[in-house]
Amino acid sequence: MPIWNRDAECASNEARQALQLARLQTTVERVYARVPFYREKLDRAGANPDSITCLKDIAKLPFTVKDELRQTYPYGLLACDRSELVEIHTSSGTTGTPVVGAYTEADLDLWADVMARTLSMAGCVKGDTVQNGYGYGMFTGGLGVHHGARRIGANILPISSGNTRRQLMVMRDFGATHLTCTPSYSLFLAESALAEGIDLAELPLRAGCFGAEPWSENMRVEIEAKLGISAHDIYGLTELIGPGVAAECECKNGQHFNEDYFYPEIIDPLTGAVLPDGEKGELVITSLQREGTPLLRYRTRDITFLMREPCACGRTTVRIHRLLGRTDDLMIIRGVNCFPSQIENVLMRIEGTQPHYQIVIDRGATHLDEIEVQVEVEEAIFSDLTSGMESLRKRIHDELKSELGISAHIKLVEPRSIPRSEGKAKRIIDRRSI
Ligand code: DLL
Repeated sequence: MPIWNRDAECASNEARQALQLARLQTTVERVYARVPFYREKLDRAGANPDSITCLKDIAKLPFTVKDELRQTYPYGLLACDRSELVEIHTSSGTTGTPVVGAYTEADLDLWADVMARTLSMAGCVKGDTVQNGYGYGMFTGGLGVHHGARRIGANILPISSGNTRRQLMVMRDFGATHLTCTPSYSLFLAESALAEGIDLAELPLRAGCFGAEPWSENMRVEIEAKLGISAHDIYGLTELIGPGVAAECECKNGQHFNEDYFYPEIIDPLTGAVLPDGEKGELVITSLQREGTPLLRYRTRDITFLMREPCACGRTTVRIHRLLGRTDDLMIIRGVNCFPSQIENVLMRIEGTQPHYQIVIDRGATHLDEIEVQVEVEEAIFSDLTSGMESLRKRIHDELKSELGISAHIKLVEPRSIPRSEGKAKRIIDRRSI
């Protein structure tokens, strides 16, 4: 597989750390001089640009949290003149005021570079055809992939999200080689292709870059089998740049983190203490070269760990493990902590279930938490009204219980009855009013 930016992706530790330190110092100087919010925050923490003399000094800087991004909406964290801006993206804002990412020309250049690295990891080269099924608009998915594919010189089908029949027609007629969309939507496309009588295995589609929502290793197996492609996990968030923070190479053993532009740390979400490599915790990211909206030690709420063992692909960048959950998605059911990803993992390894499910949490008459897992089952099982359904239900119940220690009500539902999403799938419905 091609390595897009060998100098950056295969640098020696010493060279990379020297670059990171220089860029960190410039970023702290930049926000101290230009962003009153950061100047006050750093002053309060007793830190300033002179505090950074080695990479470890990053621990002297205070964390930035999502609420602060909301409080400073829309331009409060801007570290450049507004006339220098060329693009602005925001999160959807479904859970509050949106967060903003603002890009200068240099930021877009950086974005194109990291997204070219991302697509290259999925084998995309000049002359390939990228069907870009991430939403174009304020969401970063569509334009992020677009900038990277342009940089590579690939042919872009900017179809955006949704419109499933048209997606399939475009995929077939224009010979897409790469697909970019959410992992749940890729499965919906596969399911729809089957219904339309389109054999995806006969199309030139080779690989896909999937992210923007949690998915499991077992879901990868499903996607690869149903679409006949190599499926790569890609990670990013609006606050830092969008997609392009980290991505999986052909080894699919963690996502290579673009450390020359983004500095990762893992912390204990309760105490804020920095954890050693290999320990699970909350991912904290500092942007090292953003001009528009640089961030210091941003708490992502995403849970993962750092992997520093060498990777067979030759890249030397640190990797993050597939995301394990979010600090705010943690479900506490009758005192037991569990993440939706753990439930997905159990479901996906049981034959007969489909990768479409929803988790409903409620409080019953007894005021105790009750959890219902609704999962689609294969047509053949659903029409078998006798023992097949019951034994499958029992098996899911028992495996969830032994894995997570919680007893869930399992509801097997008809194929295609759980709402499909064109973007991020909604997996949890929490009806508890606490
Ligand atoms: O989802 C950016 C993106 C677009 C990433 C396209 C990948 C592909 P936001 O809408 O700001 O940005 O959501 C960011 O989505 O903090 C994670 O919780 C989650 N997320 C993103 N990628 C993954 C992934 C985009 N590969 C939030 N696995 C992040 C699990 C992911 N969760």
